[in-house]
Amino acid sequence: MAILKNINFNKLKQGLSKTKDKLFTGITEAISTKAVFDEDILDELEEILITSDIGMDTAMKIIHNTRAELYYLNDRSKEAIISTLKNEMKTVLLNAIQNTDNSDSTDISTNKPYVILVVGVNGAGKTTTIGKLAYNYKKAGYSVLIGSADTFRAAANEQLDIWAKRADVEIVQKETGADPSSVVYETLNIAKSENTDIVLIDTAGRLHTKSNLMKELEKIKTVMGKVVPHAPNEVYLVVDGNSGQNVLVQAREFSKVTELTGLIVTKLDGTAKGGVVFQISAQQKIPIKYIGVGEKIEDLQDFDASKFIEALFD
Ligand SMILES: Nc1nc2c(ncn2[C@@H]2O[C@H](COP(=O)(O)OP(=O)(O)O)[C@@H](O)[C@H]2O)c(=O)[nH]1
Ligand SMILES: [Mg+2]
Repeated sequence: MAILKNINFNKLKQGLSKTKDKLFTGITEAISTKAVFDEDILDELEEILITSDIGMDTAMKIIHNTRAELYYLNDRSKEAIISTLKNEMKTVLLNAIQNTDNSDSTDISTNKPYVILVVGVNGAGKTTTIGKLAYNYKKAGYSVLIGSADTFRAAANEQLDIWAKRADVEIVQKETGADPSSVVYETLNIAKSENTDIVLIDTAGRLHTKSNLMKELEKIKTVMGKVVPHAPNEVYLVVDGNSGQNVLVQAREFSKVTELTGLIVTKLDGTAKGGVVFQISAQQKIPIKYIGVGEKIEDLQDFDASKFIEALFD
């Protein structure tokens, strides 16, 4: 479901500036300082891709294809190298499963309440992202209810409350230590009786290695299904863009407990390692739906492969 259509190119560019500095500047410098095109340049480019967290396999594939294409073109100019590399990188993103589902608003009107469960490890950006999503859905004209199923941390309620106020949506909370499933139960019942369009469920950060927490997630899902048979409609895994390879581990482990319908990659603004988006796209069956490019409420954007590449090479 990509109902946001929320892409501000300048903000995207600004948000990706650290990765852009590393990638694009590194690439142009590597090419400019060489008098002739040779294998050394390609090695250097591959190194830059790898240190931007694009991942070894994906970087090698991109360079392999770039080399082949340059030989085919028989053009070794700096411009040709950059544009070929850019195209090969774009191909990686475009070949990934993208969010091509345009029937979003139909989904929401026929699946009321449309229930979105947000999961991930501690500090990934779940609560912040829920605030941003709530804000965007509300702005798009939907009624939104947030359920605070992170009953683990004492400060969790307060943090989510602040976001709910910012987004101007209602929230259901219980005391710290309450059963998260009971919050979910109550939230969905209220949403049903109030005919709410969208429910967002925040959860406690859980390590995939902690089996009791993963069990809790299964219970949350079971309870959801009892109140609203079609729920959850979406399960979004929120991952920190700084976590590199670990993103793939998290996606794999969470997938074992629940089917994930989308990834949200946060904190791309704080890292030069935004190349992880390529690695995820190349190796994941789960589409990237949204990206976080800042801490503010407007800083969540739809993930668009073409725009993403343009922002890096602009
Ligand atoms: N710079 C930046 N910070 C973010 C982004 N998303 C979340 N954060 C920060 O990451 C920290 C943890 O976020 P939080 O939502 O509490 O994570 P949670 O534990 O998964 O709920 C907070 O300080 C957020 O402000 C983002 O897209 N960019
Ligand atoms: Mg949280």
